[in-house]
Amino acid sequence: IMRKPIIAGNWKMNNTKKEAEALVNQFKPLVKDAKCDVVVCVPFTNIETVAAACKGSNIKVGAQNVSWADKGAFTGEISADMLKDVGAEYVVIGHSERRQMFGETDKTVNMRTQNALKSGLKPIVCIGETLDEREGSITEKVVTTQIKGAFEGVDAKLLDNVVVAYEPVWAIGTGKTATAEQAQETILYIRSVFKGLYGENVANALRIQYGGSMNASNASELMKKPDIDGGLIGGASLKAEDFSKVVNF
Ligand code: 3PY
Repeated sequence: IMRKPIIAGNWKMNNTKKEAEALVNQFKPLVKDAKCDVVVCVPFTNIETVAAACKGSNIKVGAQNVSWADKGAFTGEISADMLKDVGAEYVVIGHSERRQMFGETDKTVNMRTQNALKSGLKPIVCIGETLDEREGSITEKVVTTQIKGAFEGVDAKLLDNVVVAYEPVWAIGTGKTATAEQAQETILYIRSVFKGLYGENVANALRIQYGGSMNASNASELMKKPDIDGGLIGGASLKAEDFSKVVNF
């Protein structure tokens, strides 16, 4: 099976418009020959600027959250149509920082994912276990529950617009990376859960990224693994040279 790798930067809450534009203009020429899909998931306020700067290039733009509703009394939320309107094609949903600090649950991840897909935005759905859960040997149980929750009622036909990001929480922003073997092992398991839910063909076509302190020095080892189809890149996506090295793994 040929799955085109996808490397996505997750800028988190960093960069003003001016900084965003400067960063994108720096890495644009460095990633222009990438063999993978390249995405930058930026703060809402940067989407329009970054989309304009990336026009005509191979870089796609994403957001970091999307509402589950279309419009109305949802103070502080942003709808899928609003995101598309300013140039977003992708959206990160259920990042562990949102699960841990902003009350995101499998249920809200499911509602946001359904709404993104309905509107034609491509969700990058994040799952992953905490350190306690890994040490308690319940990683497989945890990711199974997260997948079943996030994808409840999501039609198989829509799965080719979905990217899954496996991000062990203990590897996020800690400088600790899962070993390539650990990442491959869990991602293979994740794919088997999708096989159970959607069948062999859908699961084999699904792109699953690794995320969690992936950077210029560990990207190529991770990307050599057969089930790792890309990365969701935190800190290393904020420096043009580092990000381009990951993209050109
Ligand atoms: C990290 O690399 O730390 C991330 O959280 C990417 O999303």
